[in-house]
Amino acid sequence: MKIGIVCYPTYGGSGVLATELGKGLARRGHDVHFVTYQQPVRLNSFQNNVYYHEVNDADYPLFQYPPYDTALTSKLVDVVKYENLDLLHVHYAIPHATVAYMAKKILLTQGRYIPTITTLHGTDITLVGMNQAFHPVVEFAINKSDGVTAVSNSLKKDTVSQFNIEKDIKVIYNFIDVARFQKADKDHFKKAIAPDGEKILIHTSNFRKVKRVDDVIKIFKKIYEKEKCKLLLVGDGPERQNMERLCREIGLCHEIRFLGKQEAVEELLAISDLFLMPSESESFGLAALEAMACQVPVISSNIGGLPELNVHGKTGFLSDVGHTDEMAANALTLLQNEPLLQEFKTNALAQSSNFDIESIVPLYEDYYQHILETSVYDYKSL
Ligand code: GMT
Repeated sequence: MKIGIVCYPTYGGSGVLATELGKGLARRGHDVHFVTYQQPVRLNSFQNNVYYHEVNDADYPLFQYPPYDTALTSKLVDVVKYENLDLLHVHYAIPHATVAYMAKKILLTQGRYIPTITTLHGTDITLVGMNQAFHPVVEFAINKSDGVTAVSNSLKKDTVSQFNIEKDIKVIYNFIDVARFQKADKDHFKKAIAPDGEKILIHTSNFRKVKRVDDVIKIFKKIYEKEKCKLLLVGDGPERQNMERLCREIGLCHEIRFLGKQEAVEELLAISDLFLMPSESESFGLAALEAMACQVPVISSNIGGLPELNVHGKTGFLSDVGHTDEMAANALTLLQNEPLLQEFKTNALAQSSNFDIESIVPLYEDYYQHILETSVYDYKSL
């Protein structure tokens, strides 16, 4: 198949997942064309069958907001036509589902039908999509996609309850490459960070408010009062400065390291004992899955798709959002009981194998095939 993939090219989970999906499909012999405004971060080396088309800069002094949607639509029309694509798979509904619909309409006027699939990732539904500024457009564009997938049952449920959806939504979970995310021996890192054998806690995110990084720090403080440990904060984003201030206020700067954006996050996970994800909203929790594959149990909130990934009392613990006392107590239960911690680490690894790229990419492949066979070339329905 010749597949076009549209995504956000940055460190966000949707872009990471879309890029890994494209690379996985290319390894299985498909031609994959990424169309976006910047080279996706995970598309950092040559791979056969993978192509990248950069959306041209649509800036002009008249525009207060450069019309990226228009530039992306034009690029898609071009790529579908000249690369002879079979389908378009867009990740994150806003604005990609709308852009795909527009490209489809334009191509129809040229006698070309291109089926489109939209994957819903989370905040495009749970936060941004529900905003009245976007709601009617998101609803319309989802219904005009030939196929729709969501990354968890929880996200599917949220979508159906918040929008008037006429399509069946197929749930296909997030995945990871278990060959990449595995516990490697990085003892020299561990010694540098925790020279006295302290336990290491880790949080990775884009430091948006929804991640509740302040709760991560509050949980750490409560744990630290009982058990000497270190906290690694990986990633960057709008809340970073506030979090640095919070660390200074509670006087724990010497125990908390802000590492910024990191390419090889698996090397940091490899030396960590617990992963903290107290998010307010989380459609799946790709970062937690990456941790579990590196044998790191997860202390998380019980929101969104997290209970579909993190099994309470087995791979980690789940608590209501904001219940930092309980989260800290759960963390201590593991940190102060080495055999139990080891058991949870083994369970986390076992659970992560259910989300291996090798078993999930074929699900997308089958879904593509299904959409190609069933999507109808019908002017009226468009
Ligand atoms: O987690 C983020 O804030 C990034 C966001 C994105 O769309 O880039 O991630 C969402 O998609 C990921 C991949 O499907 C999911 O694993 C994350 O749970 C989801 N984030 C939220 O729902 C907050």
